[in-house]
Amino acid sequence: MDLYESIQKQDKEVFGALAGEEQREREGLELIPSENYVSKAVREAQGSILTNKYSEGYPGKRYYGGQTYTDQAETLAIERAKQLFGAKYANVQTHSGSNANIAMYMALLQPGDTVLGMDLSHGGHLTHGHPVTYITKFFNFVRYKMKNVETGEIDYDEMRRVAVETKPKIVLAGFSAYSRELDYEKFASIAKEVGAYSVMDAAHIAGLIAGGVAKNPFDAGFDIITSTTHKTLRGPRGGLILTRESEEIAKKVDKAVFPGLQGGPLMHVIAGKAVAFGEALSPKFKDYAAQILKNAKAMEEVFRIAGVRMLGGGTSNHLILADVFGSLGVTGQEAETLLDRVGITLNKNAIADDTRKPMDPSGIRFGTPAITTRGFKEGECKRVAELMLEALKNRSDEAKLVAIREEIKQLCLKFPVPESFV
Ligand code: DSN
Repeated sequence: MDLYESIQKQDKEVFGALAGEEQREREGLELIPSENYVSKAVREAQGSILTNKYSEGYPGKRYYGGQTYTDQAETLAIERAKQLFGAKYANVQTHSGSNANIAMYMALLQPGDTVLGMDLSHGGHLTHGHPVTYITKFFNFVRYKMKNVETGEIDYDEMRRVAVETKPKIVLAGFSAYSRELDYEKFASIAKEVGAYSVMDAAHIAGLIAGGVAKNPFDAGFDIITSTTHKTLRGPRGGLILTRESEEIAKKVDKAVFPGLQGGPLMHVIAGKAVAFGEALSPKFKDYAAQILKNAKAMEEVFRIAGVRMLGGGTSNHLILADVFGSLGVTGQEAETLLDRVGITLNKNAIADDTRKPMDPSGIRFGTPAITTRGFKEGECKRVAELMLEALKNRSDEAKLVAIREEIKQLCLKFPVPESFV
């Protein structure tokens, strides 16, 4: 806990929260598929002196002086992001994935324009047009869904029909709770047919794309990829917008991020992004990305043998969405709480067309990015899946739950989070 030396001396209350979280992460398993552990180098960048600096604008064109080193850090982040994804332009300033999506809409749309995106109950994200978000006051969102929730196949015919009927300006691919690969060629060709931009929200799978184990939407001609930087990409919390080819689009994106949406960029976080992108460019990252997939498959196998229904019939990426209410009679909320008690953190999640409420849905969502960072291979992942099912099936057996908690803790202590990934 060397990073917290000064906090410990100065502020015992905040130190208490940090020390508690250190212990929680050390002794428990992180299965939330959108979370990960960053390297010590990324944390050093985030805790660095660059937090002191205001840098509105972009490298070489700032509204404040003293930008020699902020320009260096941001240029490194931009160049590395471009190299990772094969993009001609990158904006690394958005504070989050949500901001990246909002800035992308602002860059490409006029108020009243239409976006065609994944139905939210079939895996889309809040920023893809959930009625509770402000963006729905300005833009019109129409939907596509899975054709078959048991295989995960998207209904591309219906997508095309809706696109022809509603003339969207953006055809949006991407998800936060979907476990199969998308057919980017179909998305791109539908977008082209109706004169829309094609955009992929790759927040969840950016690390899989960067690691070369998932298809790159740019290869199918997508215009833009938005992303977070902290999920499979294993960087600091933040956002990213990549433009494949068009300088005109890239300029609109830059203007939309600043001054359109945000003020001063978080230069310490941007330095952290540069460090993380450097790590993702190293050969070891490809092995990491490949292992994420193998580990998810190992967990899928255990759930399949146990007869637990998985949305999409299983997984082709880093996450699994399991219908625990339908298969085991335990609600998503009950499962989340119970597994938390045995040291496994995951999240309750609505399943496609869920009849239960969002705060207590039918499903759980879990994935392998963080445990793979920890060094877990297929054997450990199988065991974790078995322990999850044992806990869910024996939820009133206190002695069994205590034993599971102890096994999880020992597994975690055997696989401490590494400090460096290169
Ligand atoms: N909160 C993220 C997730 O868990 O998928 C999406 O923003």
